[in-house]
Amino acid sequence: MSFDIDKIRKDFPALNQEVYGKPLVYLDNAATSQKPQVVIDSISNYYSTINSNVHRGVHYLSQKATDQFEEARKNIQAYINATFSHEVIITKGATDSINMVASSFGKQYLKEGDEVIISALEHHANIVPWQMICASLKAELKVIPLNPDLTISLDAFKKMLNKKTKIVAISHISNALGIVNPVNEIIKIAHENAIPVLLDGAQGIVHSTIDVQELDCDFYCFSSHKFYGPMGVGILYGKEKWLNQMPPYQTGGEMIKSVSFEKTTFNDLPYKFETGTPNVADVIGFNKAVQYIQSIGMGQIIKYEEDLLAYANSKLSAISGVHIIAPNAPRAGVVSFNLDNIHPYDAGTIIDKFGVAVRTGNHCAQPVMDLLNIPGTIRASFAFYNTKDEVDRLAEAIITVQKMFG
Ligand code: C6P
Repeated sequence: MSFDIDKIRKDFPALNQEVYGKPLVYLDNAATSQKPQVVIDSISNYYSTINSNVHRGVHYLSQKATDQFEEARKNIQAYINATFSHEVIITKGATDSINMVASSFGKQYLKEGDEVIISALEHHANIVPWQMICASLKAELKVIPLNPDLTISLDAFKKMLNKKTKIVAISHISNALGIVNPVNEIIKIAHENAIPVLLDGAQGIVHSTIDVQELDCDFYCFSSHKFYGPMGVGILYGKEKWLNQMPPYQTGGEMIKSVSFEKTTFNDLPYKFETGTPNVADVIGFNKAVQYIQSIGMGQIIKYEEDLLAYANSKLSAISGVHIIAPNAPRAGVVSFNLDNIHPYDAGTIIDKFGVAVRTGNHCAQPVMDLLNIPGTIRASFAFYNTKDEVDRLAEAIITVQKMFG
């Protein structure tokens, strides 16, 4: 399929509306993306035709639902190039996936005095689960500092590794600032020391092609809703060798092989990590989203988004009083900035009145804001359906805000 932006925009019904009497400019895609009609239809079709529980019934509808649910797993496996479909665990989202690894890997491999490494750029979802498991096991959470350009310091990282380091958990692409982390180098260095690496791919899956075998990461976590699919679904990819050894995260139905009051035996992968009735409709909807992205091609999407981001960078940095955060770091999908003497919350509230949706605040990455000594930023986060005209609308809104604040 050729990259026809007008046609693509028509695929997303929510884009075609006015807010405050102005055409919506949706630049809050890192918070959640809009959904193409094919995804919305697939959810409605599921409930109106094959709604049924999965893996539980021999009847026609249950088998149809199970087939489509498992087809989703297989297609996602192919999309991220996992070796086995049972390495693809269906979760509620990136946060759930990271909690699953922190809790389960932690119980199996962490003990008092061990160390877990994260970076100073992380989202709370890749800080707090590690903090909790470390606190409960008396392990230590170590944080890789940043270089002056706000990229992760690989020199510092190398020096932090030692025999006590049990896992490294890093975002692929930062959500707050859009920085693309040097994950290939991090994985290589960690593996030279026989340490596994988890990548928080909540933003990475959206703005890059993911081949988990080529990356050689041990875990890769992401959410459907940021990748044009429905909310409430996510993926944990894990290498079989780890998942097999890790204990179940939660317990209940689906994850068991047999139960008696004396003893329970656990199911095989991937079901060992999947408890209770899953969100079948939305898993099927997520598969539709992945297929939709495949039909356009991630290569074309990345190229388009790079061009759009370069335009946004030059347009916004040309406005006096706009300060882009991490202007010289490699970035994808996000321009995070502040305005001289205007609180980001005030700016965002007024920008909204121009029909332009941006996110303001710490973007669930408070430690990096504290490091920068700022209360937060104004964040424009892009999708492949955004346009240069929309960037111009953002720029006009910013200039008006500056005029209002004199
Ligand atoms: N970031 C943002 O506005 P969930 O909420 O589980 O789908 O994703 C959590 C998460 C984890 N890691 C990163 C890098 C993320 O960006 C997010 C979600 C949204 O930036 C909502 S806070």
